[in-house]
Amino acid sequence: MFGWKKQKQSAGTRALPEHIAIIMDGNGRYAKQRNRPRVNGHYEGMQNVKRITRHASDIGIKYLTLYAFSTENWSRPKNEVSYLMKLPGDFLGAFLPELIEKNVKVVTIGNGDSLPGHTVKAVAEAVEKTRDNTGLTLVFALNYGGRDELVRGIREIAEEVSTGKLAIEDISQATVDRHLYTTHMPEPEMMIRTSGEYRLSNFLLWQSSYSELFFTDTFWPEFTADELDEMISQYQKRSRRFGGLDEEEV
Ligand code: V07
Repeated sequence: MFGWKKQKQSAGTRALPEHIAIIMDGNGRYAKQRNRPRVNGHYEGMQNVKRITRHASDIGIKYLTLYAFSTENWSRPKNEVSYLMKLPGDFLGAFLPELIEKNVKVVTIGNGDSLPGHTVKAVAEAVEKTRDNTGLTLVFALNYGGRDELVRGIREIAEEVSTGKLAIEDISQATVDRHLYTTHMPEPEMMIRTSGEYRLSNFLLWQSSYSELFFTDTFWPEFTADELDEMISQYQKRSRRFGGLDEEEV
């Protein structure tokens, strides 16, 4: 189980990624295929978040960012949205003790303002109770949109300029980074999307500029730790390019 940690990095392969981001797609299709209500797919998806979180923690991943609810998801049917908003509380009610025991730190990114009070409360308790943990950081993107994140950051930067705190010439990529939800986090080396769609769908737009992209036809509720391990192996074998020379040529 701890094979990744022991593995010595050999020539031509990369280390374990520090940060993996996942678009957990295919929950509705999973349910439909089984003639079950869509919300059952979300429930099974939530169960899989537990399994994949356990595994990521066990193999020594430092950040796991999961797209739980996008700024676009409000357009879903009302009953589906209210079910989704109960999942953070259900998940944490059952899983928070284990997260604490495993030294996992829970954080969220996104706009918390428009979430229901009960959702905010459940999440705030988990964030508070795990704030000093030093293992895996489990990042839930809740009411998150990459464009929304950039607009908010741009407004904050404009405010600093208009109050004379910041000169226009001093705006750099680092300035933008400091005004994103993910400031202080490394960028995801791997971005995974399940269920056969090949889009970023407004997830971590700025942060995924150099991410290696991975796609699978597997529906999220059926995505296994073994499939994740296989993608990590592929990642470690892909040659690293940053628009310039291969890493090994530098
Ligand atoms: C949600 C389950 C996973 C598949 C994708 C959509 C449905 C876990 C959470 C969660 C969020 C915050 C938190 C703890 C758990 C969650 C929503 C949807 C809205 F602090 N799964 N999950 N939140 N799904």
